[in-house]
Amino acid sequence: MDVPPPARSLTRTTCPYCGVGCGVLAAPDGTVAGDPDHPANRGRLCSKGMALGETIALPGRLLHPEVRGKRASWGAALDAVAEGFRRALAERGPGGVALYVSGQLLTEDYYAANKFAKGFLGTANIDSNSRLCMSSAVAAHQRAFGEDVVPGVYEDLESADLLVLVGSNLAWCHPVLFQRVAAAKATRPSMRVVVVDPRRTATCEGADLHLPLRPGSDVALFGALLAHLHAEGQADSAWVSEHTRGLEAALDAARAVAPRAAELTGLDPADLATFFRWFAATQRTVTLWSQGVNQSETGTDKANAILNCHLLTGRIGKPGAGPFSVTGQPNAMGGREVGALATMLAGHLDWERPGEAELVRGHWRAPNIAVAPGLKAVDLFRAVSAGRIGALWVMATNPAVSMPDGSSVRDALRRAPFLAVSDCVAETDTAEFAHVRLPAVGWAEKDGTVTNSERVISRQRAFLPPAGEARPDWWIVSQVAARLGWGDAFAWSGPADIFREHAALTGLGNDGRRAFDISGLAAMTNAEYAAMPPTRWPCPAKGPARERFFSAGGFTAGRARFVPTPRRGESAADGGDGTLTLLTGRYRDQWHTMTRTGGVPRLMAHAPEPLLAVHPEDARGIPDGALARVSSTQGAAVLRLRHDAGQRRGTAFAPMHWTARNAPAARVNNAVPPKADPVSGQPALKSARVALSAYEPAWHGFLLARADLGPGLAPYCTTGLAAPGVWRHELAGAEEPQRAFARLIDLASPPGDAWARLEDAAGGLHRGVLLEGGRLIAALFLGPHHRLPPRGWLAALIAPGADGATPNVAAMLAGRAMDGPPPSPTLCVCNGVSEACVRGAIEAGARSVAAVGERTRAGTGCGSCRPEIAALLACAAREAVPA
Ligand SMILES: Nc1nc2c(c(=O)[nH]1)N[C@H]1C(S)=C(S)[C@@H](COP(=O)(O)OP(=O)(O)OC[C@H]3O[C@@H](n4cnc5c(=O)[nH]c(N)nc54)[C@H](O)[C@@H]3O)O[C@H]1N2
Ligand SMILES: Nc1nc2c(c(=O)[nH]1)N[C@H]1C(S)=C(S)[C@@H](COP(=O)(O)OP(=O)(O)OC[C@H]3O[C@@H](n4cnc5c(=O)[nH]c(N)nc54)[C@H](O)[C@@H]3O)O[C@H]1N2
Ligand code: SF4
Ligand SMILES: [Mo]
Repeated sequence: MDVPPPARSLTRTTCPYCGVGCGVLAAPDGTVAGDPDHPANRGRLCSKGMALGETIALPGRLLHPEVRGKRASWGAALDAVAEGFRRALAERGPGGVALYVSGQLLTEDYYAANKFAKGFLGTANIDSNSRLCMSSAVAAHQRAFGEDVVPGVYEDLESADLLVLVGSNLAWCHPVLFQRVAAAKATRPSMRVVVVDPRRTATCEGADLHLPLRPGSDVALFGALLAHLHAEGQADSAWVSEHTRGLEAALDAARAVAPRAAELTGLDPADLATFFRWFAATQRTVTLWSQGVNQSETGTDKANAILNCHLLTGRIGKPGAGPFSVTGQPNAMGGREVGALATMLAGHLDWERPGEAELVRGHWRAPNIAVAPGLKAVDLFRAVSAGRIGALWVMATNPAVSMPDGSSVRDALRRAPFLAVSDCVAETDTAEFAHVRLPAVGWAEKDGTVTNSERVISRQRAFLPPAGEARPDWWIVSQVAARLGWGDAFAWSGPADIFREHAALTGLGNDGRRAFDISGLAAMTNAEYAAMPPTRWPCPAKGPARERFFSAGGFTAGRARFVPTPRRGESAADGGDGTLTLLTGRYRDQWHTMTRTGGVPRLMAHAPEPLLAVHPEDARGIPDGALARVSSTQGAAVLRLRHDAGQRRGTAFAPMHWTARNAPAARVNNAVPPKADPVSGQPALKSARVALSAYEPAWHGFLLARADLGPGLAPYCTTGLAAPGVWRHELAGAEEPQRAFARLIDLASPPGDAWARLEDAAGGLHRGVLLEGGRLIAALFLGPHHRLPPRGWLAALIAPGADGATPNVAAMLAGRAMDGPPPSPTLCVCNGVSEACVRGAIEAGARSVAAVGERTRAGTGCGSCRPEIAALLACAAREAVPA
C-alpha cells in the first residue's frame, strides 16, 4: 500500500460533510480555510466546515482492530472477518451475506466494497445509507431519463429567475449553496425564491413565498402545476414531441388532482395561484429538492411530478433552468456512480439492459457475479432479524440510530451471527454489537475522491498520518477479499489504481449511450491523480465533454418519460385524528449521529438539547420547555417541547441526531415506522403519525461536570459539551428527588468530596456545587419544575483553565449570576455571539444583518447564522408595526 508522505504545507482537500462538496485548505496543525479556487465554494465554509480542525484530535477514535471486544492484530481481525463470511457463505450461500455501506465512503472505498460483494461474494445484498437519502431521486431519474443523472450545475441556482426549494432546508443543510443563492439574490433582487416546506425554516428567510403545504402533498402540488402549465399553453410542444413520451397519461393523472389542489395541499388558494403564475411565466426556473421529497412513501412520485413540470416546459439542462436533486452526503453521488446500492450494478450499468452485467463481469474477472438486485436497507435489516443473514459488514454508517424502527434494527444487529463494523470512532450505537471492529482512517487521513451534487469529482487528500493503526476502507476490503482467495482482483497499491479501474469501467460499451462516462480519466498517472483538480463529469475518452445534460434531448432511454403520478394514500395530516405528523430532520451545526460534530463545544452551543417543535395550539397544554412524549405504533421518544408558531398545525419536528450515547430517550427513529416508498424502497422518515402527551417526571435537573458521566444517569438524560472540558447532563426522573440527588452526587464525585448544598426537601429543591481549590468543578440542580437556573454561566465557571475569582457559593446555589447578561443560545458560533446579544443590537437600532454584524460581529464569520439574524430582524420589524 502506498502511503502518501505527511504534508508540510497546505493541502487541498474536500469537506467530509454535506454534498455541496466545498474545497478546503488544510494545514498540518489542523487549521482549515475554504479553498478560494474550488468551484463549489470559492473560499466559503459553513459552521461545520469551519470547525473541522476541532474534530481532528477528538478523543474516542477507534485506534486498533478489536475482535470480540479485545484488541487484536490486523491479521487476526481480518482473518475473523474472512472466516465470518466464509462460514455464512458455506451455510447459506451468497444470499446469506450482506454489506451495509455509506455515502461517506470515498469512491475508491465504495468501488472496492461493491466489487467485493457483487463480483466475488456473488450477492447484490450491498445497500447503502443512500437508500435512506437519495434512492427516490435515483429511481425518479431512472424512470424519467433512463439513467440517474442530475442535469444541471450550481451556477444554475444563481442564474435562475425563479428558484423553487422543495422539502429542503438549504440554509442549514447546504449552507454554502444557500449563501451563493442569497448573494445572487442580493445582486439581482428580481430573482424569486419559493420555499415548499410544511414548516417555516431558516431557509424561508428572504424568500418571496413560503408554501407551508400539508406533509406528503407535493404530488398533488406538482400535479396541479403540470395541469396548469399545460392549460396555460406553457408546454414546449416541439421539444416535448421530439424528446419525450407519455405526456397524455401524466396529464390525465394531473388533471384528476388539479381541481382539489388547495384542499389537498392545505395551501391558501391565492398563494397557490401566485406560485403557479410565477412558474408559468419564468423560463429560467430551477426546482431544487431534498429529503422532504425523497423520504416519503410517495417520494419517487414526488420527484417525478417535479421532473414532469420541467419536461413539459423543456426547462432542463439549460443555464438557469432545470430540476435539481441535491445530494446529502459528501459522496452520495459517488456511491451512485460505483453502483453500491442493492438495485444497481456498477458504473451506471444495469442488469436490465442486455449484456451489461457481462461487461462488468469481464472487467472484474468476477467468478460469481450477482445476477439480480439484492435486499434494500429496510428489507436487509428485516432479513438479519429473521436470521437469514449469517454475516453482515457495516461501513461508515450508524444504522442503530439512523434507520427507522430503531429498536428492531438494534435487535437485528444484536442477533446477527457475525457482525463486522468499520468506523473511525470506537463507541457508536452500531459498533456496540460488533464482533469485529475495524479502525478506518478519518477525514484528515483519507485519500481518494468524492463527487458532489453537481457531478464535480474532487480529491480528498490526506494531510495527517493515520491515527493509531487505522487503515483505508478500500485496503480493509481488499485484505478480506485476499483471505477469501480473490487477492488478484484486489491487488491495488493505492486509490489511484482503483480510480483508474472504475473510470475504465464507465467507458465499456458506452459510445455516448450512458451519460456517466469518465473513461477519459482512466489513463491518469499517479502524479496526475495526486494533482487532479475538481473535475466535472462526463469526461469521456472519446466524444465531447459538456456542462449540462438533456437540453437537446439525448436521454439515455432515447426519449424522456413523463411518469403519471396519481394520488395514492398520502397521510391525512393536520391532526384530524388527534395525532401529529412527525417531520424529522437536521440541525444547523450537527452532522447525523454526532460522532464528530457532537465533540466540538461550539457546535453544541446552537442547540444543546434535542427539541420537539410544535405549533403552540397543538401543544396539548404542555408548556414550552417542558418534556413531552411522542408515541407511534412503533415506539416512543421523549424530548423537550418547543412552541414554534412557524410549525404547521398538525405537524411536529424533531432532529434525527441524538443517540444512545447522548440522549437515549430522544432517539426519534424509535417512533418512526419502517414504511417505504414502493418504487425506491426509501423509508418515509418524515411522516410518522404520533400522539403527543406530557412527560411528567418527579423531578427535573441538570448536572455540570468535568467528565461525561454517561447516558444512564436518569430515565431522561442528555449529554453534551457545554464548554471545553465541561459536560452538561439534562435530567429528569421518577424516583424520589432526595434519593436522586444523593445518588447523582455519589456518581459525580469521589466519596468524601464536600459539596455545598442547598436543600428544601418539602419543596423538592436540591442544589449542590463542588469546589476544589476555590474553583467550581461540578454543579447539580434538581427541582420539581422544568424551569431551572441558567447553565451557561455555571459551565463557564467550571471550564478548566477559565480564570476568575473564587465564586460566590451562595449566589451559585441561589442560581444567580453575580453580574453579566442572562445567558441565551449561541447564534453565531464563529464569534460566540448569543441570541440575546443580537436582540440587544436590534433593540439598539440595527436594522440589517450587516448592521448587526458591525455591532456584534454576529454573522461575520462563516455566515451560517445570517438567516437566523434575518429572522430576528423580521420578527422585531413585525412587532414594531402597530396592529
Ligand atoms: N447541518 C447538517 N447538514 C446536513 C446534514 C446534517 O446532518 N446536518 N446531512 C446531510 C444529508 S445526508 C442530507 S440527506 C441533507 C438533507 O437536507 P434537507 O433535506 O434539506 O434536510 P432535512 O432537515 O432532512 O429535511 C428538509 C425539510 O423537509 C421538510 N419536509 C418534511 N416533510 C415534507 C413534505 O412532505 N414535503 C415537503 N415539501 N417538505 C417536507 C422538513 O420540514 C425539513 O425542513 O442534509 C445534508 N446536510
Ligand atoms: N428520522 C430520520 N432518520 C434519518 C434521516 C432523517 O432525516 N430522519 N436521514 C437519513 C439520511 S438522509 C442519512 S444520509 C442517514 C445518515 O445516517 P448515518 O450514516 O447512520 O449517520 P452518520 O453519523 O453520518 O454515520 C457515519 C458513521 O461513519 C463513521 N465514518 C465517518 N467517516 C468514515 C470513514 O471514512 N470510514 C468509516 N469506516 N467510517 C467513517 C462515522 O464516525 C459514523 O459513525 O440518516 C438517515 N436517517
Ligand atoms: S456547506 Fe458546509 S458542510 Fe457542506 S461541504 Fe461546505 S463546508 Fe462542508
Ligand atoms: Mo442523507
